[in-house]
This record gives sequence, structure tokens and C-alpha cells, in this order.
Amino acid sequence: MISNKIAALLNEQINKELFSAYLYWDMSHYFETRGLDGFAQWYMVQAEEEYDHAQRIYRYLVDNDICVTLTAIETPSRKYECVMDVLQSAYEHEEYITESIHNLYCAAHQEKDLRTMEFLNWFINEQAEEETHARSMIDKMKLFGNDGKGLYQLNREFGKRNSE
Ligand code: OFO
Repeated sequence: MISNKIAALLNEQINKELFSAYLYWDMSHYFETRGLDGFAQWYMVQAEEEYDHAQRIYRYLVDNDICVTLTAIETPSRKYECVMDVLQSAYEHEEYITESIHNLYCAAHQEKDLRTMEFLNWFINEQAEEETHARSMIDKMKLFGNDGKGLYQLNREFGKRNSE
């Protein structure tokens, strides 16, 4: 049995995942308008993944006969000064989402909601992967992004990411 408290937190998490999609779509646009089509591709695929995360939670709630409430999605801030700034913001955002998922897991644990804990395991692993990817992009940018050729190569590499 999923409590009202857990249902509300899962509903909130749908909004956070949709915001993530919105944020990465906006980051993709940042790169699209600066000639970095590979970075743009990477973030657009990421936006699609975030939409998938929202849908997973939606499906879980519906399958458990819980009403889903879709709420307004916040506008991304768009205050990026450079490429590194975007990468850093993406990483910080993933840390924020990880904390949110962990809090949800702890709440489910308190309520002895084993089903939701099991459901959230996928998200816990996914967050670890997403933080690793975001950190790796920052590391590569630090190493190679400061000259034109390096940035060109990174753009090519990131552009190879396809929808799964
Ligand atoms: Fe970026 O993993 Fe969902 O939000």
C-alpha cells in the first residue's frame, strides 16, 4: 500500500524529471545556437531520457491505482557564461536529483513501503551513472576544451550519442 505521503513525493518527482527534460532541452538550445551541434545532440538525448524517467514514475503510480497530478514546469534559468558553466550546472542538477531520489527512498523506508523502495532502486543506480557522465564531461572539457581543436573533437565525440 502506497501512502498519501509517498504518492505526493512521487508526483513531485514526476515534475522534477520533467523539469530536468526542460532544462537539458534548453541547454541543448544553448549549444545549438553556438555551433556546437554535438553538445546539442548530447543534451537533447539527455532531455529524452529525462522524459522517460517521468514516464516510469507515471506508470508506477497509475499501475498502483494512484492519481497523477501534472503541475507547472519551472522555466530554466539560462544564465550560462560559457560551455563549462553549462556542464557544471548539469552536474549540480544531477546532484540535486540524486538527493531528491535518496530522500524519497528514505521516506519509503520509513513507511515500510518495500514496493516503492524496490521501484526506486533503478533510479538510484541511474543517478550514479548520470553523475559519472556529467563529471566526465567536465573533466574532458578541462583537459581538451580550451583550444579550438580540442573543442572540435569533444563536439564530435558528444555528437555520437544516440537515443536508446
Ligand atoms: Fe538526470 O536523471 Fe532524471 O532527473
